[in-house]
Amino acid sequence: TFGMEKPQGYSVSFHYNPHVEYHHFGSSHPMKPWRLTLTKHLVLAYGLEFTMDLYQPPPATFEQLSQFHDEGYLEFLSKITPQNVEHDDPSYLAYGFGGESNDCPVFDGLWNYVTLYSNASLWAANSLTSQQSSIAINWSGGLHHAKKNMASGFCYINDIVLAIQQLLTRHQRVLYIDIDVHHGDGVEQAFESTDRVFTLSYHKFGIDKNGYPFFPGTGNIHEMGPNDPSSRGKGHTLNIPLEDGIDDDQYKWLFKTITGAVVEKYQPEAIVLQCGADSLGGDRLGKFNLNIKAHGSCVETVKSFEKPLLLIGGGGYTPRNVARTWCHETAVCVGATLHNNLPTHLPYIQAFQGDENGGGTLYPDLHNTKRHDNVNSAQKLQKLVQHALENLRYLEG
Ligand code: ZL4
Ligand code: CA
Ligand code: ZN
Repeated sequence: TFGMEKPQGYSVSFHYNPHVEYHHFGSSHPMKPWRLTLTKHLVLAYGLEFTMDLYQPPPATFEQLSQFHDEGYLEFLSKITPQNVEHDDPSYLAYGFGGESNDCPVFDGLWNYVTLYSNASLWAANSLTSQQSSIAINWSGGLHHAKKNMASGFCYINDIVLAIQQLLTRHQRVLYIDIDVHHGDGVEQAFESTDRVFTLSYHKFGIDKNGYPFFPGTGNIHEMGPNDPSSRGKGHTLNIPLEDGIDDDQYKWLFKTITGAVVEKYQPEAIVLQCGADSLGGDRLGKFNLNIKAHGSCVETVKSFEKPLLLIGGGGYTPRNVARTWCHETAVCVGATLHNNLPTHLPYIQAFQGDENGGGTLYPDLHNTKRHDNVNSAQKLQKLVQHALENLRYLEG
């Protein structure tokens, strides 16, 4: 042969069904599937599709989703449409719809949308367990708030839980890391009683000036799994609560120090990294001040552990910056360096002219856009790291 085979286990696979783009949560809802359209066009314009195996997964089946979710909930979700919703149906509220929030609206094609992003995560996990790839990517997934019988925080099906269940068929210990600005509560809860999954979430935590907790209101440093000392899950959860305005150097230091310690102690056989891009500066919902390359350095750090790696999307509410970040992180996976000037043939290039300086570039400075004052003092972060490392002592049994 002519060296045509790929060296086993060194390829990156990209799992995406563009039909997710046709779905809309409603015109003023912050979650925009359009960010996935922009991500796709950036990835293509930089030619990254030639460096990966591309897959277009069909919708997941009811049965696949029932590996985690209750059938009653799935039946409700599969049948509900904007035409047939009954707002006073008690199960409508119980399953997380309606209420004064409108976080989880019922929109046209909802079932199609959730089954498409879910199977992309399942296929990505499968390409790792079958050793077709060493890194698998699904930017349309990462919906970490969904519970087994409830929609929550823009999330209806928890594709991450389903993907981790798939990884557990081959791997003894899976590490889940979540850099979305929100706490990864759904994934944490799903695996709270097992020691085969360790969940680590970095997020904003705290109460605003009107007395409202930042969503979902959980994830303090003391929350580290079930209190029952006989539970196998005890100590297999680590939460890193952060304040507004954290900057690049602080976050990179924190991420490297804590994630490195977890990997060393827990010795995972596979890693799932949820890359929610609402932790960037200038996000419509987030409160952090991260730049794209600082966010991407988390991917570099995790890649350096050389474990089978599943990368998934998540939040991200300033679509042009979500697309920039996930394109950059795709490049990190394949080991490519991208030019800061956006390719001139990029479709929708006008979408990349925003309020930050650096329109027409891949790496604008986001640090000063809608800036949140940094109230994370060096001293508080030191204490947090100390606390986190203390929490890891539970792993010694
Ligand atoms: C919106 O403009 O904090 C939903 C949600 C819909 C359209 C018009 C309806 C107006 C901001 C958010 C009513 C809006 C009421 N529309 C929003 C406690 C809340 C009750 C609902 O990144 N109101 C609930 C969820 C969070 C709450 C964050 C993050 C997902 C993820 C992974 C989920 N919910 C207060 C808010 C709007 C809306 C504008 C909104 N919702 C902002 N933050 C929330 O972690 C994907
Ligand atoms: Ca998080
Ligand atoms: Zn989020």
